[in-house]
Amino acid sequence: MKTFLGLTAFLLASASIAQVQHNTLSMSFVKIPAGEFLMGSDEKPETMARDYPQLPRERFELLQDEGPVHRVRITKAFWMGRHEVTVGQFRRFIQASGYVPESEADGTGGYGWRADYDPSKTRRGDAFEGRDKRYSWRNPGFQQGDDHPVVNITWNDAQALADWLTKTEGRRYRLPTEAEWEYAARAGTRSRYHSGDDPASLLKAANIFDADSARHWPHWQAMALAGHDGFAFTAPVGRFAPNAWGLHDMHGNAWEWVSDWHADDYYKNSPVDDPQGPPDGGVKVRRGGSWHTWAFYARSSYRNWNAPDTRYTLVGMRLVREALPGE
Ligand SMILES: [Ca+2]
Ligand SMILES: [Ca+2]
Repeated sequence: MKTFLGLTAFLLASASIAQVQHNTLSMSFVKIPAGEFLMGSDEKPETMARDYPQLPRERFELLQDEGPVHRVRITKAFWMGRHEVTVGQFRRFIQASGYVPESEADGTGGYGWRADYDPSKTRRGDAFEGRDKRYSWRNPGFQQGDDHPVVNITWNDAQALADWLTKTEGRRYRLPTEAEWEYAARAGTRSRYHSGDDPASLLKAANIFDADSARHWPHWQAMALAGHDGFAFTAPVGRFAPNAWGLHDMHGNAWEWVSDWHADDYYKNSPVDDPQGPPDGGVKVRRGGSWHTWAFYARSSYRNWNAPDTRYTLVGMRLVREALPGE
């Protein structure tokens, strides 16, 4: 009896540590508490050059938009997708809503991987083939199961999914703000990754550009994380260790669109409470790096961006479900 009570107490305690909700598309959401954190990075180019010796020095001079480090307060708890949105979940959305993703609606397609495609023979020299009608969220050129993160979706497509869920479930869904994303990714840490400062710590925590991916892009061999994370392309969501708040794949697998417009100098003027990004702009921020991203660009503070109609083999999404009062 004593053992039984002990087990019950343990289970109750575990449930209160990670509160989880599920929705109609079988997405799970983890409760992220309100709180404060330091956003951004002020690492010196010298320490970066020491720890990422394979990258050219000028790469470290181009990170002004990660600073200054500034205090941010997230004033309301929210529910964050525990995983990236998957191919299967996106398909159910398409089937139920009739929504036509931009890559199909505008007839120009997406990007994709092809074993015999040679970037050096193309005008742009892009690592992937496209845009091409053969490619879309349905087909990025490599094999994906229904439990892999959906890619080749635009910011507008991500918005459409959030709006549809809001309408059909009567709960408000949206993309995370950039501040919410970094707050959730850090989960209390100040290090480069939630797994520590050492890029090698990502082997257990993230699907990024490793020795397996480098087999397909041999000219980038030097940039690959030493070792094998087990996936040359996307991995099923949730295969890697979560951060302290129970979120998986915040580093790697698919880049994640956030709601903010990007501006290089935004952190200088960011409000402390619930920053929403600049009021307008031309490009939307994406965060976290992907299966094809070098460790340096998968850091918690790293910011990248694209036009809202961009679709790419590396870019996907994760949703926020807003908390009800008292939840
Ligand atoms: Ca990998
Ligand atoms: Ca990710």
